[in-house]
This record gives sequence, structure tokens and C-alpha cells, in this order.
Amino acid sequence: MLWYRRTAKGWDVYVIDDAKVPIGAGGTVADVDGDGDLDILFGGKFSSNEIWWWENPAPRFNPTQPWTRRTIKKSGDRGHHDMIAGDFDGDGRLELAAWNQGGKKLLILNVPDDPKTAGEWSYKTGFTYTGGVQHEGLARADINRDGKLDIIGGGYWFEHQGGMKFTAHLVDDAQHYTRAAAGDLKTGGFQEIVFVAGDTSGPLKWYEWNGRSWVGHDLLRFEVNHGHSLAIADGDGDGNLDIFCGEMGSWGKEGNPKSKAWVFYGDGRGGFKTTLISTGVPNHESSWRISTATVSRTLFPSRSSPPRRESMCFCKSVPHRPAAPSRSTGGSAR
Ligand SMILES: [Ca+2]
Ligand SMILES: [Ca+2]
Ligand SMILES: [Ca+2]
Ligand SMILES: [Ca+2]
Repeated sequence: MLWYRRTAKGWDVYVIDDAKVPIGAGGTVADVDGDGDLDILFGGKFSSNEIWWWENPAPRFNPTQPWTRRTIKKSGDRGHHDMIAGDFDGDGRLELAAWNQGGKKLLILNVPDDPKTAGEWSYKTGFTYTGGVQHEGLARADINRDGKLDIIGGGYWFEHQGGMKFTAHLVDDAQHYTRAAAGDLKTGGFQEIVFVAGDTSGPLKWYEWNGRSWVGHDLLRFEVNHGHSLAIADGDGDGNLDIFCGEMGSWGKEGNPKSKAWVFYGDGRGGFKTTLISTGVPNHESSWRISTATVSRTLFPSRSSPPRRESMCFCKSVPHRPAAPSRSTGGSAR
């Protein structure tokens, strides 16, 4: 796992982990140890029942010194495609919500008092699904604005009920195998939800709560082909949230050489202006951040830069022909 650190001249490469770790897609960042910087979390793919976190060594960065990796989970079922951290039970402490596809579960893991010395974190099942459709995608937002952060993913939003119990509210039964995002796209009321087919083909839709049910709106009116990158941000700075979506370039033996990416500029009232931003640029778990100040001060607090508006797309190009297993290293988030 490598960190490409932006400099005035280009990019410097820092080693985060030089070991062969079977990382799956959909990791996240969170301040696991509470020292003010963001640490990195990833789960094992279908060959592994483990989840790990890497301790951010800020401000002592050394390009050749890997970060300390610790194990969060090393039991139960395999496969962890997507996770997100937040205070989902309202107790003021951080939890990690992680899909565990091998067990068809959404796990809720408690960040321990001292994650540097604790062994495996305690965890419970927050939701179990049945059927053959794999559930993916996680986002967080206070959907119903009760002051408590909710979990969004796999076609649902999950509302904390008490203890480790969550109620699953179905948004769209056709959007389980998807990427998820949420935000106040239409100003006021519940926050809105976006789902798009991530590891398959399907529609890109945003959903609004009308007080009785979730109403979906198709943004493209054609199927997105592996739209594995999905994010919400105010890209043009007009105060209204916008949506970014990008397609993958290859998966297995198949390819999508004309993979597309779009930004949908919102008007805050439910209208969106569609902009095609690239064709032939593959995206796999690309993200979208608007303020360099926000990025540098949270992930890299030793840096300080004046606030300025800048879109950052993190794109990962994958070869059309998948790499041989022997070449697969810890940095491959596939
Ligand atoms: Ca930290
Ligand atoms: Ca909590
Ligand atoms: Ca809530
Ligand atoms: Ca905007």
C-alpha cells in the first residue's frame, strides 16, 4: 500500500505497507486512536476473514517506514467489501460498520478504548440478508435528522434502535449490489440517497423521502456499466450538492475501454445538469474532495494550506488483463 504525497514538483511515494495483504475494495479512513489524524482501514477480500487498521504516524512521516498495521477482526466469515466509521449509536464513541459478504451480514464493530493494545474488536451483526444478491456500498448521513448518524447501503438505510440493534428501512429492492452516497441534495426534509450499480450494470438513481415512501429518480435513463465510483460534493461551490459517478475500466476478463464519468450539478430543488467529464478514463473507488485545506488538515495535520476550491479525483487505472496473483500486492484494492 502506497501513499502518493503531492509536492510542488510532483508526487513523492511513501510506503504504508510493504507486506502482501489480501485487501478488498471499499476501505475507509477514521481517527481510530483519537490522536487527531486519520488512520486507514481495509477489510480482507473473499480469501480472508480479517479487517485491519494502519496507524497514521503524523507528523513523523518516513517514505520507507511502513505504518503499523493492527488487526480489527480475525474471526467469523470472509469477505469485506465496504466499511464506514461513525457514531452510529449516539454514545459519542466511534463504531465501524462493515459488510461481511461471506456471512451476508452488516457487522457493527466497536472501536476499543485502546485500539493500539486491544486484540480483536467486539462486534455484532446489525443486519442479515438472504438470497443470492450480494449487498455492497456504505455511506453515512443523518437521513431522518434526529441527530443520530444513520448507515446507508445495499439498498437500505439503517436506523439505530438501541444497544446494537438497527432497523433496516428498504429504499429500493433493486439496488442491493450498489455503491451508496447520501446528502441534502434537495434542501430540507430527509437527506437524499444515491445508489448506482457498482459491480454490475444498472441505473444511477437518487431517492427522496416524500413522507410515505422513497421516490427514485433516474439520472441517466440508461444503465451505468460498473459505476464503482460514487460521491457527493459541492463541485461548483454554488451551495448545492452535486453527484460524481465513474465507471470501471475492467473486471475479470471483461473490459469497458470507453468507461465514462459524470458530474450532475444540483440546483438544490431536485434538478440536475448532467456533465460528461471523461470517456476512456477508468475509475475504481475514485473519490471526490473539494477543499485541499480539508484534505491536508485532516489526513495530514502537519501541513497547512490556505482554503481554496479544488476538485480532486483519485483515479485508479486497472489493466485490461488482470494481473497474475503473484503480482498482486497489498496495495491492490480490487
Ligand atoms: Ca489517528
Ligand atoms: Ca458510538
Ligand atoms: Ca438519524
Ligand atoms: Ca453545486
